[in-house]
Amino acid sequence: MQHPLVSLIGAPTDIGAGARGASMGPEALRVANIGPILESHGVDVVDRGNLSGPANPWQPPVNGYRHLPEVVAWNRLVHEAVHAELALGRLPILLGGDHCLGLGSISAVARHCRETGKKLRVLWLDAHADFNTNELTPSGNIHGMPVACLCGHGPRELIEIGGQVPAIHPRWIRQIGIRSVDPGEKRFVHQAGLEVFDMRYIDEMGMRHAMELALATLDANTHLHVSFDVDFLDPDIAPGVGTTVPGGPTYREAQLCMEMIADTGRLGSLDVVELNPALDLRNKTAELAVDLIESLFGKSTLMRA
Ligand code: 4U7
Ligand code: MN
Ligand code: MN
Ligand code: MN
Repeated sequence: MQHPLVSLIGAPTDIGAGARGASMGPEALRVANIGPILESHGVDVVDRGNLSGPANPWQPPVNGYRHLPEVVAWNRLVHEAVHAELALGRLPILLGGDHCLGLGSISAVARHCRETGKKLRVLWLDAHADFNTNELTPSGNIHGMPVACLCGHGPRELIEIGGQVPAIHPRWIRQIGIRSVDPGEKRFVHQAGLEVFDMRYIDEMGMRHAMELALATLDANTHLHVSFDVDFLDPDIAPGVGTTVPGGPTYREAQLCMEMIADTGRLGSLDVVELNPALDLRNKTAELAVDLIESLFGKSTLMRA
């Protein structure tokens, strides 16, 4: 991926989350210098600014979904914005915002891949599987449901955003770093046949082996989408997220993960979601996220200079 054209799209909302504050994620990433730092690696960066959607009314769930109409509105905006950048031949980076936005973003990538005849692979870096439905969810928070929605399991107005249901096939997804899955959600993940490299797998086999397998089916015609939920990282290094789960990847494991993705040269789009500056310490989680994104765009150490 030599000198990619990147577009930053801010989606300042916490509409699908269980804690307020992810709405401040885009600005925290800008304050951590995401744009200039990527430019220092030869990336052409345009910041499209922030999308503007409905406010968070902070209501209890209805029929197992909290804020469904607002989640639909935000995801429609994200879908169109991400698709427009892909149509221009650019690489969109969605600055979230909570992870419900992965539905809008990835449905746009899937639509673009249908239009261009590309093969799609989605890497879901997360502590959580995000495979709940309104019947399985313990919270009603839609940021715990985007993978299920993308696979066609969810409310009609949400799963139809990309124009084709399901937007993607479970076979196209690889989940990495998973360590918190709700009981009903776990059964559903098995039933759907999601390929999950959970923390037990990474402990036993190592990040290198997990990533080799997760990236094994990429080819020259593959569009690789990375959905980076910042709670993927161990909370000791990344406290600025709403749903911390102990026992995540270390700094070095996360770096290796990003470097191996960069080495494929197939990265086509990225979500950076769930960063919650209200819970962060002096913006350190935002700075860490930017550091890892640098590696994703090929920042290399001396050996590969
Ligand atoms: B995130 C949870 F119950 N599974 O559904 C739920 F543990 O996008 C958490 O991965 C979901 O941060 C976390 O509410 C969503 C919970
Ligand atoms: Mn998530
Ligand atoms: Mn297109
Ligand atoms: Mn998560």
